[in-house]
Amino acid sequence: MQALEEHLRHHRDKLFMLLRHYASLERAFLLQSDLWDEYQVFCDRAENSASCDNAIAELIGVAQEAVVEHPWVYLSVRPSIARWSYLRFHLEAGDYETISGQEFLAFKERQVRDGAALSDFVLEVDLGPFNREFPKLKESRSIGRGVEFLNRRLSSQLFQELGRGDKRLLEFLRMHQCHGVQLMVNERITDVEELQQALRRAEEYLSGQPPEAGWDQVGHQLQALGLEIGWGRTVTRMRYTLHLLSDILEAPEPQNLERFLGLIPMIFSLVILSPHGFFGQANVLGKPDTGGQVVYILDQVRALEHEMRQRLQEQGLDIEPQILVISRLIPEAQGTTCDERKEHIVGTQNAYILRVPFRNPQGEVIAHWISRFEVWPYLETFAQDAERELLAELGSRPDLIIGNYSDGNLVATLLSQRLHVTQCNIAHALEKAKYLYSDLYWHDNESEYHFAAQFTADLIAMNSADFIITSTYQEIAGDGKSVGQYESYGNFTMPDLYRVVNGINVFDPKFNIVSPGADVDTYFPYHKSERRKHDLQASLEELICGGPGENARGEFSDPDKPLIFSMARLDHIKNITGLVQWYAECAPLRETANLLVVAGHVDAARSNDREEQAQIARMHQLMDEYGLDGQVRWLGSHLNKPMAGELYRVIADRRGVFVQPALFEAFGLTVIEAMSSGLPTFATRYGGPLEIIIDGESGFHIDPNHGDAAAERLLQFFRRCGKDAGYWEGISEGGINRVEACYTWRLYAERMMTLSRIYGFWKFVTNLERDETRRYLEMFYALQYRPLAQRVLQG
Ligand code: UDP
Ligand code: LCN
Repeated sequence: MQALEEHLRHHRDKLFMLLRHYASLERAFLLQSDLWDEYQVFCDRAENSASCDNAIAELIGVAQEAVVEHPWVYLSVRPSIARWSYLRFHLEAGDYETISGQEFLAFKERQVRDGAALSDFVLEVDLGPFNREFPKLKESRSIGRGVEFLNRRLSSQLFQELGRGDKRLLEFLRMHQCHGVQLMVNERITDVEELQQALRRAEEYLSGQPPEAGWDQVGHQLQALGLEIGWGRTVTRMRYTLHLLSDILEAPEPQNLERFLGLIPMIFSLVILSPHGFFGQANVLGKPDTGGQVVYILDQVRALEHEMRQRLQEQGLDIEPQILVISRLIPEAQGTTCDERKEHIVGTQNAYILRVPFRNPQGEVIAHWISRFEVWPYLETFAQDAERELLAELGSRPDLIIGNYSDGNLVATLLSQRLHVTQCNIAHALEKAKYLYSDLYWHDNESEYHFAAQFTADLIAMNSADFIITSTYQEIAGDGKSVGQYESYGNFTMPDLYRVVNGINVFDPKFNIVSPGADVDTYFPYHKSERRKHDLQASLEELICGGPGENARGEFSDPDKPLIFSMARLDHIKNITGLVQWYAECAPLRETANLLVVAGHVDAARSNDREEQAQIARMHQLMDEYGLDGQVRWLGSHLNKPMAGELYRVIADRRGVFVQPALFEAFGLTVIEAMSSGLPTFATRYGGPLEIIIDGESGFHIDPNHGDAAAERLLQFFRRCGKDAGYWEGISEGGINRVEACYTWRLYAERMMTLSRIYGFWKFVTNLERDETRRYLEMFYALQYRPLAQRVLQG
């Protein structure tokens, strides 16, 4: 910040020249890209050349937004990741000053209201004061590694400063039970000294027992000392766990504490919430609102069940873990199983989808599908019904509740608070970042999107969660240039509703990056011939090289060319039409490669989504306008998982590439699927793919706003492959290795289980419940969220 102020002082005159140029545009709002583009326009004019130098460029490079109302220009500046400052400049007086975030937002509000006076009172939502005392990360590079920080900070505080940590640890150990069976420590041990003594005696006793002996052989003796089952399957493991605990009681170290918590039986059952349908195992992709979230959850469940079972086994407990995915029951199921109450999840032993219907205020079941933007009025009743059903299914409360997307996270909040269970949130996509000015002009979008209810739900859920996992760093805090998805909730306004001055703090240790993976049984490298699905290859050949039909348009006139492949929902944001246009406009690329697109429907009549219909029309328009039918093949069908998996590999056989051209992609499962199949991948630099791919090593970044450059990059790649025999293989291997190292469900499940234990522990032994915040959020829920949710019903 200091550097910024110095910069301003030294280059004040030049900056004012530029600001006057901005003001001359007569636009109230200028975004980062506008500020930069207009800076270039300004510099291109000979008379301004003296005002354009590195110093000014640097300054404009960190500006995020300008709000202009002559003679004022207000600027929001982000000099580094997650650090903000706000300034205002008086163009006539040539003066400037630093202002608060509130003042900046108030000025924005004025513009939306055409300068009309604000009402005397504006509701400000400010969670800052509640968190003042709470430890927070200091360095932006540590963001997303909350658990490490928490362990370091709290373990020293708890055991050293407060000196009562060991007592709380004993209480924590005594608390563990499963199906009425006491675990770890029984009532014979009443204080820490007795615990230490029991540990010493148990170690002594076990040192004389066969290392492979189990609880059946040694349990009786240990029970007499006050210890119960749960320390380990074998004597070796029991000794290790006992030893770790003795060490912690002697001198607590954060790593030992993390290791110890990872070993004790805490998680037997969990509930995953994904209320808006269609949630099913077949025929759901392509249904409105159904995409990667469903794929993610089903893979997550399989990985978590495996990890839970393995840990329980190692702990010496023959208990089968239980997982319930709770979603909406939709009586009008449209050929899916979404009208079934309970469905076993394939590939698991004891995981189920449990479906609970939405009910209207009269208690009647809602039969039809409801868009994810309109689910708000149903969620409270859904949470109450779900609570009853899950308790009946599990026989007790779950050990962890995981929410998904805004609706699932809100229901997770309601349930976690009622049941006193650790809450984990997963966003998948925060809509606020996807739609420009969705907050400022919320009113205009209200009839279609109901963002006011959604953002209110988001604020409540993210501040209630015990921990939040994200797929990437950028999801939390962006990068040097762009704002993180969570970061965007820090400071924003919805005029005439409320103004948020401290909505969420991305330095909060609740944030942890835990990236998903690609299912290794489906997405594996093309060169693993023995695992390939040879039986699918004929139908895939037909899919690629066939002619036009009900679900296909285009037929390759030269099918031997390498393929550029893309697969996504046909949403505006996925920008498939953008990719078709870049390809269409790059003649040498059209000469070099064919384009295969799997997206949406070819026949608009099959779609019941307005946005998708518009994209379908645009696809046909592009195909006609540029005469693409011999070079582009568009498949309007949804491939099941085995077909999709094998298709990536068939395209790799043909030395093709995968392109993910989205305007913004929160994470991008297709990107890691393609990479793990060995398909060189070109993906958007806006969102998760920027972090997934190391440019030039494991794939390439493209900028969807510069399609010509993206097409050129593809062309250069193919040309280089023509000259350099190993180039394609090098990038292909780079992608495979990157996914194997960083994006696997095995890593995910291990991390997730560790996090849930550690946050559960800290929640128990400290005041992580943050009662003050909870009460404030309850009020916010009752006074803001509920009326907003009701408004959805009024249209
Ligand atoms: N998918 C599929 N068949 C299709 C289209 C998509 O199996 O015809 C899968 C794709 O493989 C990926 C998911 O749907 O697993 C899409 O997830 P992604 O994160 O890429 O995007 P989202 O749709 O969630 O925005
Ligand atoms: C939603 C999205 O938009 C994708 O970017 C993610 O990959 C998917 O969910 C799974 O988290």
